[in-house]
Amino acid sequence: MIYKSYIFSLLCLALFPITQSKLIPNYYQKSCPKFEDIVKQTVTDKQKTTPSTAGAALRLFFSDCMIGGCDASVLVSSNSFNKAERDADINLSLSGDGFEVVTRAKNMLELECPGVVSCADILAAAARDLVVSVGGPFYELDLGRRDSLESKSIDAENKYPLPTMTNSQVIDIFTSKGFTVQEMVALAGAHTIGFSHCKQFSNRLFNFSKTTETDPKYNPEYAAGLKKLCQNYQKDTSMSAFNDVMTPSKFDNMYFKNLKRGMGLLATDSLMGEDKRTKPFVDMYAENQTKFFEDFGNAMRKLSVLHVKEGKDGEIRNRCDTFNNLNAN
Ligand code: HEM
Ligand SMILES: *[C@@H]1O[C@H](CO)[C@@H](O)[C@H](O)[C@H]1NC(C)=O
Ligand SMILES: *[C@@H]1O[C@H](CO)[C@@H](O)[C@H](O)[C@H]1NC(C)=O
Ligand SMILES: CC(=O)N[C@H]1CO[C@H](CO)[C@@H](O)[C@@H]1O
Repeated sequence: MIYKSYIFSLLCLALFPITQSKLIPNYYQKSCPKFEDIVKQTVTDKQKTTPSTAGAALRLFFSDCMIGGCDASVLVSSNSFNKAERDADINLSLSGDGFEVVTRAKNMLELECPGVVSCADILAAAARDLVVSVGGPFYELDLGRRDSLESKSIDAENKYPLPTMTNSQVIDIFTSKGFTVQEMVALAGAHTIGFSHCKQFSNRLFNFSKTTETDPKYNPEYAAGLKKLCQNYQKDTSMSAFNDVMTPSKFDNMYFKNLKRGMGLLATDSLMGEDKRTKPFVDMYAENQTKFFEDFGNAMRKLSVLHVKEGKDGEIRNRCDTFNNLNAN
């Protein structure tokens, strides 16, 4: 018997060598056939009225997947018993537009097919559709994720890349999640849209080192513009700069072109454009947007199945910001 099941497992491994999860593209075909249309319509409407939505949702999805898996844990609010993922220090800079677009889609979907669609799937599809809506590549998504049963802010530390890290530290985070360096560079191309708050790069402008106030890696005119923009950042903490100053709201390969001329906003962006492990891919994507789009789509598919929850390990939340069992943590 043991022998037989051993043979059977071997057979399964041979037949489905890369199947890590049972997600499938048409998961909601019968249970909620309007899933794709509703998500697409909701995000398109929201993006029209609030152009910051695409960047916000993409970053939110990335954070969710990197911290404990693509399971909507990032959407849960803290309560008096539990400090949730989204309230960890990094989450302070996650913009509300990403949460809001998921909530809107969830409300529509609960009317159409109550209790069927997970928040994790909504976030994955919303991020994809928003990338497309600002000019980026379409990629097929597998569906059937379930929502996490827990979310703890402590999980967020050391699993999420920060702009103060070295290129080696950033590489370690991505490779520990199974990404290649090339896939990491492709994913970082997401910084072709969206904003960063001044405090994320202010040290490069005002406080770089004992001998120089401004990071010499910055193009001088670019640095001068940023200094002006961020001059009051300590008083007005909402002050932000476009990640891609040239084509800020278009998903294209401009981020990589910027890296080559001293216009990488975050210190980690600049390092990626210099380090010999990452620079060849930066050069390649700066030259070839088609290649960037192809690799970005494939890397996003890989990101979108990190540690997904299935069966009893997850649930379909009634509300994306709360566990169904209110006594859970
Ligand atoms: C390579 C390491 C990375 C680092 C160190 C990093 C760090 C950051 C930081 C500090 C911000 C600014 C947050 C703020 O001030 O509000 C930001 C913004 C952003 N990041 Fe990254 N990130 C990295 C990779 C990625 C990846 C892989 C993605 C997606 C696939 C991504 C998507 C975004 C987006 C879309 C924004 C703009 C958010 C908005 O407009 O609200 N980042 N990132
Ligand atoms: C520069 O850094 C020091 C210590 O890290 C800090 O006290 C000071 O306020 C900073 N200055 C600016 C302009 O950010
Ligand atoms: C750009 O990348 C695409 C997709 O990989 C490839 O087919 C094409 O030949 C590349 N173009 C150039 C000029 O290298
Ligand atoms: C650690 C930290 O700064 N947490 C903050 C997260 O965001 C909420 C409000 O959005 C603040 O009240 C917390 O202090």
